[in-house]
Amino acid sequence: AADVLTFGETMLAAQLPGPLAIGAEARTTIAGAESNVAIGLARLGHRAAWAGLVGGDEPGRLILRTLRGEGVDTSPAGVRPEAPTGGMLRERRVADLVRVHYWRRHSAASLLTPADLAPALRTGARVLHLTGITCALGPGPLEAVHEAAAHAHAHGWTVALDVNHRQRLWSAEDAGEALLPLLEHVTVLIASDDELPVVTGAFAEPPRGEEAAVDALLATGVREVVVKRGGEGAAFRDRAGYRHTVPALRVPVRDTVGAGDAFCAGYLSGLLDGLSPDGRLDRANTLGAFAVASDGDWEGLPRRDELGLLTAAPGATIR
Ligand code: ADP
Ligand code: KDG
Repeated sequence: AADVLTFGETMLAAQLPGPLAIGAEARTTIAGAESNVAIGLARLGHRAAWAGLVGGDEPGRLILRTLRGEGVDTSPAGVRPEAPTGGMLRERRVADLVRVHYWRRHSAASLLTPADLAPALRTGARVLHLTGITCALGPGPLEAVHEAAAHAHAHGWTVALDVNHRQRLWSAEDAGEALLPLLEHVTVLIASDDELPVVTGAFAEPPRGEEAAVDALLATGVREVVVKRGGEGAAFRDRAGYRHTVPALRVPVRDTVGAGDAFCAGYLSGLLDGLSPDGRLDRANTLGAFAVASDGDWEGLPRRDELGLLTAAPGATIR
C-alpha cells in the first residue's frame, strides 16, 4: 500500500518567460497540483501513488515517464486513447504577473469516474490527498473525489483536501457547493487565506472573517485547518484548540506557482513522519519556500538530505 494516494489532472505545460508571441521560447514541463504533491513526497522518500488519466499521446507518455522517473507509483494511472492529454500555457505577462491558459475541456483526465479509482482504493493508503481542482473537471471526477473521500474516511485513512480554487475552471459558488458535502470526510483542510470564503460560502450561515471561517470548518468534522499565507507564512489550528503560526522563510522569489502544492507535500510528509503540528508546519513552510525559490512547480523540490539547504547563507556555494 502507498503512504499517500492522490489523483487529478496532470497536463503538458509550456512556461513562457514573457508574453505569448511568435517565436517566443518556452520551457516544457508537466504540471498538475496533485502530481506536484506526489513528486514532493516521493523526493522525501515517501511512497506516493498517482491515479490520473492521460491521453494515448506523446504528452501522456511524457507525464507518465516523468512521474515514474521521480519515483511516483503510476500503476493506478490509466490511458484513454480516445481523448487528449490536457495542456496549459503559463505566460509571465509582466514581472510578477503570471497568466495561465488551459486546454483541458474533454481531456482524458476529465473522463475519470469512480470505477477508475476502485483498484487504488482497494490497495489502500495511509493518506488520501484531494484538491478542489479535480472536483472542477466534471461530474465524473467530482463523483470520484466524493467516493474516494468516503471510502478513505470509512477505512480510517487521513483525508487531506487542498481547496485550490481555480477561477478559470469554475465559480466560487459552484466550488463551495461541491466541496461542502466532502467536508464530513476530511481530516486536514488546507486553504489559502483567500480561499476560506470559497469553502464556507455554501454554509447555511457563511462565517465572516478568517477566525470564524476556521471555527466553522472545525465544527464540520475537519480536525485540522492549515492556512497558507503566501509570503507571510502559514497558520495551523486543530479541534483541540491548538494554534501555531510560522513566518515564511526569506528566499529570493523566482516562481511562486506550485508553492501551495509543495507546502501540502511538506505537511503530509511531516504527518507521515509523526511530527508535531509545529514540525509539520515547518516542513510545509520549507517546501513552499523551495518551490518559490526555484523555477517550475516541482523541479526544485528537495530530497530529504536537502531539507536544511535554505538555511545556508544567501548566495552561498556549497562545496
Ligand atoms: P498557493 O500557491 O496555494 O497560492 P501560497 O502562495 O500561500 O499558496 O504559498 C504556499 C506556501 O508557500 C506559503 O504558506 C509559504 O509557506 C510558502 N511561500 C509562499 N510564498 C513565499 C515567499 N514569497 N517566500 C517564502 N515562502 C513562501
Ligand atoms: O498548483 C499549481 C497548479 O496551478 C498547476 O500545476 C496546474 O493543476 C494545475 C492547475 O489546475 O492549475
